[in-house]
Amino acid sequence: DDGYDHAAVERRWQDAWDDASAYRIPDDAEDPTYVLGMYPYPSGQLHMGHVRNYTITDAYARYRRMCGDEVLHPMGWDAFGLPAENAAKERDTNPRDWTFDCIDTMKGQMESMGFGYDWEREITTCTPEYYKWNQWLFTRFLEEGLAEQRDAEVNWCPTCETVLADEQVETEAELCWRCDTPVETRELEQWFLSITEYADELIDYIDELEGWPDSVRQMQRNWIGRQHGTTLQFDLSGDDAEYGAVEAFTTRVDTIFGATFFALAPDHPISEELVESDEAVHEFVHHEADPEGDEPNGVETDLTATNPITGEELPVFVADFVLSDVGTGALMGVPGHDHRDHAFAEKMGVDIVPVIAPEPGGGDDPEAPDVSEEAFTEDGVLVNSGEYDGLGSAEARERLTADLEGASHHTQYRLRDWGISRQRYWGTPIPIVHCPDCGAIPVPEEELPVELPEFINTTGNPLDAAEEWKHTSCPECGGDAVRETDTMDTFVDSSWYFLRYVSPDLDDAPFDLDRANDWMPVDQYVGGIEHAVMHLLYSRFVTKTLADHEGLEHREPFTNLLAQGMVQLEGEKMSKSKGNVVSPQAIVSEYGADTARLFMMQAAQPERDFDWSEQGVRSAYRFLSRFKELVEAYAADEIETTDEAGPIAGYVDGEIEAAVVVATEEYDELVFNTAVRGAQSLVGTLRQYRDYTAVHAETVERALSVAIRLLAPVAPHLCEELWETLGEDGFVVDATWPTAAADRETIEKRQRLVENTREDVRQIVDVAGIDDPERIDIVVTPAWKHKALNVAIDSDAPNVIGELMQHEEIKRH
Ligand code: ANZ
Ligand code: ZN
Repeated sequence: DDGYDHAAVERRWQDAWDDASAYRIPDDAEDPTYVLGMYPYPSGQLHMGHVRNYTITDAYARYRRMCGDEVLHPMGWDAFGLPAENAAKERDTNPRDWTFDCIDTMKGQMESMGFGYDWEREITTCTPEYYKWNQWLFTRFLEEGLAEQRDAEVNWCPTCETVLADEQVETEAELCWRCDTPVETRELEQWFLSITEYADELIDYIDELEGWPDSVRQMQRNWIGRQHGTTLQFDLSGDDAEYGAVEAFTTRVDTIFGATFFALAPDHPISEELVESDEAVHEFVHHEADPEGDEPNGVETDLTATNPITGEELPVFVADFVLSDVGTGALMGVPGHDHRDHAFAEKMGVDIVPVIAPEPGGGDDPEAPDVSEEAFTEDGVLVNSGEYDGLGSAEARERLTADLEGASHHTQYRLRDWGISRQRYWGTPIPIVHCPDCGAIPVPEEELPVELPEFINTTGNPLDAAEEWKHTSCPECGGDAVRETDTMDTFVDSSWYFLRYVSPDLDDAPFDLDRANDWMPVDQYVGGIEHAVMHLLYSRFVTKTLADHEGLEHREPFTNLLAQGMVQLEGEKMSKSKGNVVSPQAIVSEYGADTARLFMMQAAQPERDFDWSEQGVRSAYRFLSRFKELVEAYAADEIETTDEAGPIAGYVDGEIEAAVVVATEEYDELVFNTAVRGAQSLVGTLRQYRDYTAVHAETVERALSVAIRLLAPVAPHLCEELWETLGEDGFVVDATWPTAAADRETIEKRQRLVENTREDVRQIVDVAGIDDPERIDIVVTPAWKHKALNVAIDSDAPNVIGELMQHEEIKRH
C-alpha cells in the first residue's frame, strides 16, 4: 500500500539540478568547504561500499551547503590498474575501452543516486592530461634527489606477473593482495621515491591529525615503525678467520650483560660467506630457514662474538628470525628479556641470564627475576651488570651507549622507500630514456606526457613488445636509446589527485597554486579503512614534498578523516565469491535512491559495520511515503486545521526545536543516524497530531518545513519535491538550515520532563482502571502536572484516549 513514484520524482530533480548546474562551484569561490570521497576504481559497477561512502560525503556536503558554506564536492576515477589490463586480455579488447565503459556505467549509477558532484571537475587518471602530471611529479622528484633507481629485490607475483609493493603483500601469509598467489622474490632495477626522508615528519605530524580516527593514526605510526636504539659492535672471529667488528642494532642496550648469543640473518654477508664453507649453514640457509614460521630456527656456526662490555665469547648463530632489512641484519640475543630470544635459547640450549629486575619501589638490592620459564621484557633496574648495577634501564641505555666503543644512538624505521616500478601496461609510463652512453635520462618536461602506445595483447609487459614506441633517441646525446617500459604504481596517481580537482583542466601545471593554497586542505575526507596506510601515507608524503619544493602552503592534505564501516550481509562482507552481494541498482529501481540513502544513513554510525536488511529498506521506504503523503495532504488542505495554538502545538514546538538542535549537532559530527532520527520522530508526531485532532496550521507548516530541510541531505530528491509542494521557492539544497533558540541541555531537560509526565499519566491510567494501558503512548505537556491532562494521542488508540479523557477519575486531576 505504501509507495510512491520514486523513479519519476528522482529523475525530475536530477534533471532540474543538472539544468541549473546546481553543484557547480566557481573557480573564484573563496574558501569552499572541501568534502571528498575516495575516488573509485572503475571496476564496472557501483557496489554497496561505494554507495555508503558517497552517501556520507554527499549528505555532509549538502548539510554544509545549507549551513551557508560554499562546498567543493568533486568526483573522479582511479582509472589505471591491473584489473583493466586483465579484463582487456580476457575480452580481447583494450584497457582504455574497458575502463571508459566502466566509467560510463558507474557515472550513470552515481547520477541515479543523486550525488551532487561538480562534474565539471571530473578527473580520470588514465588520460594523458592527467598522467602527464604524474610524470612531471616524477621528474621533479628526480631533480630534488627524491627518486632513484636501485637494483632491488622485489616481491614478485608469478600470476599477475608484476612486482608488488610491500604493502601489496599480505603480511602473514605472503600472498599477493589481488590474487592470493604466494609471492616470490626477484632482483630488478626499480625506481624508488624517498619517502623515508620524510619518516620523522610523517610520524611526528600524526599527533596533530586530531580529526583522524585513532585507529588510522596508530596504523600509520606502526607502519612507519620508528624505534630509538643503539648500534653497537661485536668482534666476530672463527678458527681461522677474523671478521672484525660486526654491527648490531638493539633497543635494549641496557640488557647487554645478559647477551648470551649473537645472531646473523641468513642473507647477512657473513652468512653468505659461511654458506660456502660450512655444510650445516648451507643446509640451514637453503633448506630450513623459515622466516614466516612461528618458531625461531637457526644453526650454530664455528664463530664467536665478543661481548664488548664483558669480553665474554658468545656463540654465533645464523637464524631466520633475524631479518636482513631490519637494523643491521644482526642482533645480540638476550633470552632473559626478549620472548623470541628466549624461545630460541631454549631450543638451542643457550644460557638465560636475568640482568633487569622489576622495580618494587626502587629498593637498594633489587632481586633478579626468575626468567627460566619466561622473559621479563619491561624496563627496570640493572642487576648482574657490574658497575651499572642499580641504574634504571633508561639511564643505563644512555650511559652504555656513551661508554661502549663504536656504539651510537640510532633510530630505525620499518618504513621503506616507495618502489613505484610496475612491469605493466595500464599505468603511467615512467618518463625515462635509457641511453647506452648517458644512462637513465629523464624525458624533458616539454616532451611530457610520454603517452602509452596502443595496447598489445601479449603474455608479458605490452610495453616491451611496443617496438616502435620503445625505440627513441636520447634526450641528452641524441643517440639511439630505449624507453623505460615500467609504469608507475597507481598509488602515485592517487597521491595528489585531490589537488587536481581545484583546476582540473589546467595544462601548464598540475594544479593552480593560489587556488590550491586557498582551497586545500580537504576538510572532510571519507573512505575505506583499507586505505589507512598506503594511500593516506603516500598522499601525506607527496603533499609535504610539494610544500617543500612547489610552494604549496599545506603540509597535510586531509584535516578530517572518516573511515566508513562495511555493509555486510548476515555479518559477512559482501563479496562476489561469497555470492552475497546486494546490488545498489536493484534497490534503487525498486525503492529509489532516497530510500537506499536513508536506509544506509539510519542503519548505523558511518564508522560501524552494519547488516543490509530488506526490512530496514522497506521501513525507510514506508517512512518516506508517509512523509510525502502528510506534506501533500497538508498542502492540499486535506487536513483539518485550526488557528488556535493549543497545548499540542506547544508540544510540537518543542519537538521542532529538539529535532533541529540534535540534527545540527549530529550532522556536524557526521552521525547521520542520530541526526535523522529526530526529524523522523518529528514527522511521526505530526502524523499523530493530525490523526487526533485539528492541527494548528502555522505550527504544522513550520514543522514540515523544518523536517524537509533536516532530511534533505539524506533524501534529497523527495525533499526537493516536498519543498516545492509546500510552496517554497528554489531548491531545498539552497535553503537555509533551520536554527533553534534552545541548546542541547535545555532540550534534554524538557524531554526528561515530558518523559516524567508521561509516566505520571500512565499511572493515572492505571488508577483509572483502563484495561490496556500499555497500548497508550501519551504525549502531554509538562503543564499537565498542574491539573489538566492536556492531551494524549496515539495513532493506534485515539478511541481509547478519547474514552480516557471522559473518565471521571482523570477529569478530576
Ligand atoms: C637486544 C634486546 C634485548 C632486544 C631485549 C630486545 C629486547 P622490537 O623487539 O620490536 O622492540 N632486532 C635487531 N635487529 C633485528 C633484525 N635484523 N631482525 C630481527 N630482530 C632484530 O625491535 C627491536 C629489537 O629487535 C632489537 O632489540 C633486537 O633485539 C631485535 F631485552 O636487542 B633487541
Ligand atoms: Zn645518450
